[in-house]
Amino acid sequence: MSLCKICNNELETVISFGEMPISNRFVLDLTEDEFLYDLSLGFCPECLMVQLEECVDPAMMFNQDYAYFSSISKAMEGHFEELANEIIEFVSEKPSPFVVELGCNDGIMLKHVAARGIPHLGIEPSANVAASARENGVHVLEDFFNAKSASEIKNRYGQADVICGANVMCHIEDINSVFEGVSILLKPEGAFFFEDPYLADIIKKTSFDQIYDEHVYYFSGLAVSELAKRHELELVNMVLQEFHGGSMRYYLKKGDNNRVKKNVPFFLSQEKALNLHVSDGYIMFRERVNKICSDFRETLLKIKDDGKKIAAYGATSKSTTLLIYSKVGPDLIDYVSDTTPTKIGKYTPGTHIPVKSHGHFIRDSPPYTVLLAWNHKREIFEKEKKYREKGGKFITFFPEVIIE
Ligand code: JHZ
Ligand code: SAH
Repeated sequence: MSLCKICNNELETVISFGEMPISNRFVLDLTEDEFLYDLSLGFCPECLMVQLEECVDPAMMFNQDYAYFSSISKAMEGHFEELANEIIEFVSEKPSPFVVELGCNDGIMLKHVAARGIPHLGIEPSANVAASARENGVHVLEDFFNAKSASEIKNRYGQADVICGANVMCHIEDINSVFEGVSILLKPEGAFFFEDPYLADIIKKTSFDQIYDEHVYYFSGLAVSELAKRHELELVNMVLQEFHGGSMRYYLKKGDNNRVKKNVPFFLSQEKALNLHVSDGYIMFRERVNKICSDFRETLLKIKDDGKKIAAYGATSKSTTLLIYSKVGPDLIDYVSDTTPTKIGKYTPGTHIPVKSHGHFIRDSPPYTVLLAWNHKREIFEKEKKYREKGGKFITFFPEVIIE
């Protein structure tokens, strides 16, 4: 029985996927043994947080070989420039502004803040992406954010007007320490906000591929407001984001007497209508996951039986769960096309499908392509107009398997 990482209550298992490798550790040498852990999702009936039951040591995931570079997508570049503009406006009237971003990766967001000469700090433990951020003019502390590093930052630079993070808060197992760190580092009137894949979207779309080693938490407004209260913070606004298959941005302030936007009670009641506050709410999810996996595998088998080649697009970390749980490997998918230089020439974790360049995909023009990076569908369909005009078909799988 696993315990909740926030309140120590016993977790109720939502779904178990079995053994999985590290999702962003692309394999160079197929004779090497891969590290495996047991991927299971649990629900805490006490504080309502959905979370992994077993976690991987952060240093094994976030290090000098981290494979994900945020700036690989044009749409994400646009999204983070917009966020930077919001922050720049927020701090424009502040007497001594200081902006802190957790998980700044290659500087996709903070480079815009840096370009305005605004004092800032990115906290980024993965040395290779941190080096990229520095090349983009960003001031980076190569460390994991927690209560200890927050105190050190406060002693060295003072408190922050803004603490933010995108697709990072859900990655940090010791979230109590992170929230404690925010309380230490944030100015009394400061703003703390973060965005991560939204539990309600994952449940509604059955997008279970979001469940993998790096994603320790699956946030809802219900769970975030509980967590905030434990750390003398208050959830004051929630804003949906269309990225990464449906994300939510949570805005928090210090204290318990803030003006709370109507969005908060609105989303909380929607989450209750979806039964996200009771373990029974997750039973149908488990059944739908199993149906998608068998439909997905059967669709690919049928295409293969017809003698047609299948490739995939986007060597995403999330596809590790989809491919392994659906038992889809190199027997069905010939290769995965990806634009990330450090992924090309390697193999996908666990399934060992070769990762090839986008140029290879264009030359090969396979009749069928599994869109593993389904969250970037609009950008990729725009980019691959010619492929589709020539008859190439993409296969997507949430909320059901579709060939288009
Ligand atoms: P993408 C990562 O997830 C890991 P992943 C992490 N845990 C997380 O939460 C999110 O990011 C934020 C390629 N690609 O964004 C690039 C093309 O080849 O879905 C990437 O390898 N051509 C931090 O890995 C992959 O697809 C393209 O045109 O699931 C996309 O990965 C585009 C747009 C992408 O994240
Ligand atoms: N914000 C970017 C990057 C997401 S990738 C985006 O949305 O695209 C997640 C990043 O969080 C990785 O670069 C990883 O190294 C970093 N990270 C993981 N644990 C962290 C921690 N405890 N503190 C700060 N950053 C962390």
